[in-house]
Amino acid sequence: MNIAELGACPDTDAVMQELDKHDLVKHALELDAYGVTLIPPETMGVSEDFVKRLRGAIIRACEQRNGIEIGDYHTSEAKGEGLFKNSWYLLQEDPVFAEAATNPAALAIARWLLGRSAILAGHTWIIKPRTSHDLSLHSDAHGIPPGGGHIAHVANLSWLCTDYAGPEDGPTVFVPGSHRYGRATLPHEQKLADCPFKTVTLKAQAGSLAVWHGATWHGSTPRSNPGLRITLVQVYMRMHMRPINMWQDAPLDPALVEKHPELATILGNNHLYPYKEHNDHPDRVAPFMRTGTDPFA
Ligand SMILES: O=C(O)CCC(=O)C(=O)O
Ligand SMILES: [Fe+2]
Repeated sequence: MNIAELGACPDTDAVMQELDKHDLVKHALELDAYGVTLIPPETMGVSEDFVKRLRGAIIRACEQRNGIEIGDYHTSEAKGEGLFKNSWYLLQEDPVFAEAATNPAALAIARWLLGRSAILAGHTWIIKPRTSHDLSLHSDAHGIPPGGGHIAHVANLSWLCTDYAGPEDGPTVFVPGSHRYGRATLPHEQKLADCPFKTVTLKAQAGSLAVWHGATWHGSTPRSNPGLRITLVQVYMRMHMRPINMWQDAPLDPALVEKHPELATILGNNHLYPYKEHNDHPDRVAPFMRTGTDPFA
């Protein structure tokens, strides 16, 4: 007996059948158990050509948008702000970005975490040069406070465009099972150097898709290798993670806001989202992330 074939739960059945069809059942189970999984290129149904096109499109978009030269990613000495800025809103930069976002296996695993109504909230690149900095442990489920439950509201589907062969590549690290803590990291839990939690380090070849439940704590270690680590980060969310009205599209009469100053807060005028190619308000990130640790923040 195969329950998914019985038609009692159309949405669940469809999600289960897609997992089965793409050989993703083990990965779905790992997401439930550990909050993270790594899907190899052959399961994603992508070839070396896809990875090459994706990596090339990211490099080209970065070079064109930021007026820099990257060249050969194996040996590139590029560094600085030009690698980071204007990295969002990629869908129309190259057809490969829509291909990545709608890959059938990617959608199957996104829908396991977020339901069939999942939306692509945004996608961005990471181009990581040699660096001595790490990225502190954090959750990507900003604004989901303790009490928000174990259900994933956010999922990160990151396409590795270069090999993560070892720690010298500056890979992502995870605290397995931390999605069950149901909150973001507190300040004393964030430093990787003296992390009280056991972590696992991502090790995989280019073309693999790293998938994590948005609440899974993760960060990344310094990169000592020359050249660049290149990743396409795809953030999917549940469909409720949307405002009803786009207040910012039609600014209110300043006199009204002056009369009712709380309007600026409740309409989200100081919200981090939405932004387009670049977040122009990095100072808004920390307060937003803090809302993942305190239901009254
Ligand atoms: O550099 C990394 O691998 C981690 C990036 C990250 O935190 C993210 O994509 O949410
Ligand atoms: Fe993150």
